Amino acid sequence: MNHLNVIAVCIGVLVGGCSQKAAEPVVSAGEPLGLQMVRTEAQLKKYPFRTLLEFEASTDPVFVKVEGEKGKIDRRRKHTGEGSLIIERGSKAMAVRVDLLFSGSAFPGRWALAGAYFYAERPQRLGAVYEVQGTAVAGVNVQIPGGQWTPVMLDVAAGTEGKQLPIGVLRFVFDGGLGQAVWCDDVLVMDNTQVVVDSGWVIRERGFEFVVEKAGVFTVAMKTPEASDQGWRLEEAGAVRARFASKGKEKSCTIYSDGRRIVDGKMTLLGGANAAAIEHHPNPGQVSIATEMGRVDRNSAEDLNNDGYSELTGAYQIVAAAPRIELTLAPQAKPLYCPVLEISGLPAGNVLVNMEGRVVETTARLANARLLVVLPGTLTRPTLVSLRVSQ
Ligand SMILES: [Ca+2]
Ligand SMILES: [Ca+2]
Repeated sequence: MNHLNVIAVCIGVLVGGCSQKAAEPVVSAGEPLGLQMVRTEAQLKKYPFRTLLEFEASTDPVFVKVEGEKGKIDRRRKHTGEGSLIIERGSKAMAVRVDLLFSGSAFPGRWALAGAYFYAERPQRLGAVYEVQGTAVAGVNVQIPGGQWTPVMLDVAAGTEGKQLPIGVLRFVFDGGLGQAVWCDDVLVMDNTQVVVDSGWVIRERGFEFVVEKAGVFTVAMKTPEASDQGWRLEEAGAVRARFASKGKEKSCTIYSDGRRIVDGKMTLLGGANAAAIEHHPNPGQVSIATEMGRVDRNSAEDLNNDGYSELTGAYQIVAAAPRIELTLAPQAKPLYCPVLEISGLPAGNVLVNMEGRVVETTARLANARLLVVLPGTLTRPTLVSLRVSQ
């Protein structure tokens, strides 16, 4: 059995029982909050990876230093194979010589994440740092739960991208020294690069970061919860819009491919987005629709004042009652810059949207079957929009 098979089998065994438990943060009172490793085995195992050390061969510990000494293999615990590396009580640090392991080749190269699985009987805080010539280019503080093997991975891509850096050392630090023994088994690198959207703009995930990019117009990087307690999860992504949610200070972020960005209801503009959008956002227009065709949804969670316009997503909320609807959008205090309609209740099929006889080109179906329609230009008077789904 080669290395890849060994770890794939072991991860598979762990998935059922452990992933749920790993989702609960375990934090001791009085200590600074450690990041929770929210990426579980189940999520990690879909990515290509390479096992660097599995602590079976007697040569493996050569690449590892615990308290400045060569590491020791222990057969009482294992994540893969027969043995693991033991880090004795009282130890303050363990270092993996990535420079030796990747000697003669590029690092990180294609790999975005580097790290290891750890086991402790009780919850254990630890720091992980990727150091190049004594300088940390990536780092994270986490707390692993007790009684289960937990991956502690570090984004080694974000801090090194585009720089010609020599290969460094992966260091795991136990502040104040370990109060218990900790085992490490399987040091690995992983490539979790995923292009989520490539359609006029690109949304990709690499390491613990999302990059939202419209070539030549804007690029935004957003950290994921593994990299920051202010990190973002991707909730929705398509050709027109992406939505992120966070448990940090800022909770909601919506980005449109035209550069409109709304964070917790406040709009800013990325790149060359039109400034009229800023005035439109707090001054939405009014949608009128015949009852037999549908209704304005004033109760969506993202609509903070129940007027049918969602402050959090910058879209008018409409529920269709038929496959063919007509509605009027009337400006109130300010002109309406490229208004976005979000329509639920439409059947599947091709959609044709007209605005006063003009075909509306920018539409997108979301994963939840809702339709987004971006009306072109700036509306200064009541405007008729008709929409038809052909099945
Ligand atoms: Ca092993
Ligand atoms: Ca509203």
